[in-house]
Amino acid sequence: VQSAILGFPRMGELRDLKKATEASEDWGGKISKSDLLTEAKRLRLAHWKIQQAAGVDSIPSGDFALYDHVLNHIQDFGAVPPRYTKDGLDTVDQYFAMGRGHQKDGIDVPSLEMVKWFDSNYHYVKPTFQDNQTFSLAETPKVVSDFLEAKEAGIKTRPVIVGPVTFLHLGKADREQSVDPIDLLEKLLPVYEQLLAKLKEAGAETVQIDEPVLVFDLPAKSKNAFKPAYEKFASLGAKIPNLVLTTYFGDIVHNLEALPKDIYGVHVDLVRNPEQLDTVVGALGPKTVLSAGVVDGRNIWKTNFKRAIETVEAAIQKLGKDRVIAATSSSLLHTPHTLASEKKLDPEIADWFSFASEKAVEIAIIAKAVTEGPAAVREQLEANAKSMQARATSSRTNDPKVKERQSKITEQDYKRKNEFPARIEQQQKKLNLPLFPTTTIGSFPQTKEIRGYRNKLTKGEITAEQYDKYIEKEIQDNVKIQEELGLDVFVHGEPERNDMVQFFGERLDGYAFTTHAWVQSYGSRCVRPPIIVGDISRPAPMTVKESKYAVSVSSKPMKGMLTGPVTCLRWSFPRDDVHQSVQAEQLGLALRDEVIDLEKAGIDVIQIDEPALREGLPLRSGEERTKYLDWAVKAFRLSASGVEDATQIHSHFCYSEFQDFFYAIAALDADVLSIENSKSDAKLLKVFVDEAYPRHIGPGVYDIHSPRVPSEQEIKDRIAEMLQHLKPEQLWIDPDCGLKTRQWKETKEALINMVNAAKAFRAQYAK
Ligand code: THG
Ligand code: ZN
Repeated sequence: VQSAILGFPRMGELRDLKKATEASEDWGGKISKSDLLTEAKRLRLAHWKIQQAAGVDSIPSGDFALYDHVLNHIQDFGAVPPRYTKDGLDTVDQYFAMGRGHQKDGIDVPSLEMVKWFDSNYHYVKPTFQDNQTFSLAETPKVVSDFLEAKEAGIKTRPVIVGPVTFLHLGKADREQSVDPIDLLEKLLPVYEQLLAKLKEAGAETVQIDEPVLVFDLPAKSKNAFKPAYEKFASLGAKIPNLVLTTYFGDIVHNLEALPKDIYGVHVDLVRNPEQLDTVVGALGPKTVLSAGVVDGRNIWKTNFKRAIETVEAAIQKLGKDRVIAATSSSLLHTPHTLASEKKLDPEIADWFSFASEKAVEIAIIAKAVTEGPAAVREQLEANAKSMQARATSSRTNDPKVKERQSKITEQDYKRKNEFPARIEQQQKKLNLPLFPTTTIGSFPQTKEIRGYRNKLTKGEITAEQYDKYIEKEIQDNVKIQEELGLDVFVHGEPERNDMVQFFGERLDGYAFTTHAWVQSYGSRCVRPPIIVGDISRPAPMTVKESKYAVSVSSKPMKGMLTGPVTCLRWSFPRDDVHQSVQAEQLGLALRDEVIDLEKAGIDVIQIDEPALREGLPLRSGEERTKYLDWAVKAFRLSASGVEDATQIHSHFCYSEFQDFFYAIAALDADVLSIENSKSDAKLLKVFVDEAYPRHIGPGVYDIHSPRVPSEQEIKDRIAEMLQHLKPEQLWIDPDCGLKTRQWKETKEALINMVNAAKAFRAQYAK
C-alpha cells in the first residue's frame, strides 16, 4: 500500500514565502522578482524533501503557488481576463495583478474576486470567464515546470491539477458577460489533454486531479459534465498519466453517477465522512484504486493510528492491497508547517498535535503498517496509542464546572427580556442617536508602531504597564479622531488585539496557542488559529479594561467589540473528541459573561461579530444544515441574551449572500446588523423588506478591502439605493468591514465622506 500527500503548506517554517512576496518588487520593492522566484524554488525543494525524508510515496508537485493554486491554473490554461493582458505586465506582474490588483505605471486594474475555498478559511481566486472565452496552454505551465524541477532534484512527484469540472464550476462569468462557465467544458478539454500529455512526456506516471465539487449538491449541468470529460481522458489511454480523481471535505455518495468507471483512482475524505467508504467502494470501476484519506488535512490532532489502519484495512478487505492508497484527507495546506517550531507549548499538550511535517511521517507509518504488518512499526504504534490514551484521560480536556453549567442552560437563556420594539425604545432613550447613525465595524488601522509594541511586549523588551499605557494613548487618539470625524457610535479601535480569534483564544481556558503555527488565509496573508484542547471557560474579563478606558475618554456611546462563539470556533482548530455544538455552547457561555461584564462597565452598545457563521454552513443542503444553524444560532443567542433591554446588541457579517441564510440571520435577534454590501447589488437588501425584517441594518456603504477613497457622492448614491429597500429609521451608515488592514490617511478621508453623506440625508429627512 502506497502513501500519498495531497498538498503541502507553501509558506515555509517561518512564513518565508509571505516575507519574500511582500518584499518583492511589486509589494515592498526590497527584493527583485528573480529573488522571489529563487526563494519559491528553495521552498518547494525543502517541502518535497520533508515529505521524501518521511517516506511518503506520492509527493505532490504543482500544489505550490505564489498566491493561490487556482490562480496558477487561470494562467496555465490561458484564462486570464483581457484587462490583465496589458503591455508592461510580464507573467509574474499579471499573476499578482489578478491576485491583488495593480496600480502602477499608468495601469490601474483591480484584483479578481476572491472567495472561501469550500468550508475552509482559505480563499481562492475565482476563475472569471468571457462570453467568447478561449483557452490555451501556457508555454511553460507551472505544474509541468514544478514536476521537472523536482525530477531534477531526484524526487519523483505526483503532479496536482484542478479538474476541469471543478475549475469551471467554481468560476463565474466576468461582469457584463453572461456565459455559464460549465458550457465552456468542450473548449477547455483539449487544453487539459495537452497538459496531461505534457506531464506524461515529462515523466509523470500519475496525476492527482482535484474534483472537490463532487461533495456539493451539483446542478445537473455540472454533474453531467463529468462523463464527457473523463470519458475523453480515458480514451487517451497511455498518452496521459494515470488519473486519481480527488475529492475532499465531504462525501460523494449523492454524486456517484458522476464517478468515471475506467479511471485509475478515486480519492475520498474518510476523516470527515468515514461512512461513505462502503458505498464508494461499491461504485468503483473494476480496476479502480481507492485513495483513502485517513490523516486529517484540516486539523492538527495526531492521527489515531489504530483507527486509521482499521479504515485502510476495511478498504483492503474489499479491494485488495494493490487497489488501496493511504492518504491525507485533503491537502495539508490547511495545517501549519511543523510542530518542531513550537518551543513554548506545554509538552503534555504538544504530544497530542501533528502539523503538516508530522502528518507526512504519519501517513508513511500507516502505509507501512498495512503493507508489512504492525510488527514493522510496533514502536510507533505503541507510542501513538499512548498519546491517544493520555489525551483521552487528561484532566486538561475535561472541566466538570463547565459541563455542570452547560447542563443548566434553560430556554430563557437564549432570549432577551423583551422583543425588539420594546428594546429599541429603551435603547434610544439611553443612546439618543440621530437618524442614519454612523459607526465603524470595530478595528482601526494596525500601524507598524502598534505591531512593534506588541512584539516588544512578547520579547519582554517592555513591561505590561508600558504596553498598557501605550494602548491607552492609542485608544485616546482613536476617540479623538472619531470626535473630529463626527461619528455617532464610537469604537476603541482594537489596538490591543492581534487576530480577532487568536486574541480571545489567548484569554480563554481550554485553549492552547502557538508561536509559529501559521496557516495561509489568502495570498501572503496568514492566520494563527488557536487550538481548542479542552472545555472552554473564561477565567477573567477579556476586553473590559480597554472598553472601560475608552468610555472614560469619550463623549459618545462606545461600542464593545467581541468575536462571536461560532466564529471563535470556526477560526480555531476545534477539538475532534466532542461535537462542535458543545464547543460553540461553551464559547457562548464564556462570551455571555463578557457581555454582561461590559454592560456593567457602562458599555451600552456591544457588537458580537459572526463573520464565519455562513462558511460553517454544511456544504450540502438538508438536515445537516438545519442542525448546524440551530446550534450556531443558539450559541450566538446564549452569548447575547444576558443583557438588559436598553443595551444594544450589534452583529457583523462579512458577506452579503443572505438568500439561503436569511432566517438564521433574523433568528439571531441582534438589534443592529452590519453587513458587507458595497460590492453587491442593493437589490439583495430586498429580502429584508420582503421578510419584513423589523430590526436595524447597516449595509456597508464602501469597500474597505481597497485603499481607494469613495467620494461623498458615491456614498450618497449608495445610501439612496439602500433607501429604496429599507426604511430610513432602520438604516445605519457604516463601512463594509473593519479598518485594520487600511492606512490612516485613506481611512480618515473615506470616513469624512461617509459622515457627510449621512448628514446630508439626515438634513433631507428632517424636513
Ligand atoms: N481572522 C481569522 N480568519 C479570517 C479573518 C480574520 N478569515 C477571513 C478573513 N478574516 C481573512 N482575512 C485576513 C485579513 C488579514 C490577515 C489575515 C486574514 C492578516 N494577517 C496577518 C498577516 O498575514 O500579515 C497576520 C496576523 C496578525 O498580524 O496578527 O493581516 O480576521 N482568524
Ligand atoms: Zn467584516
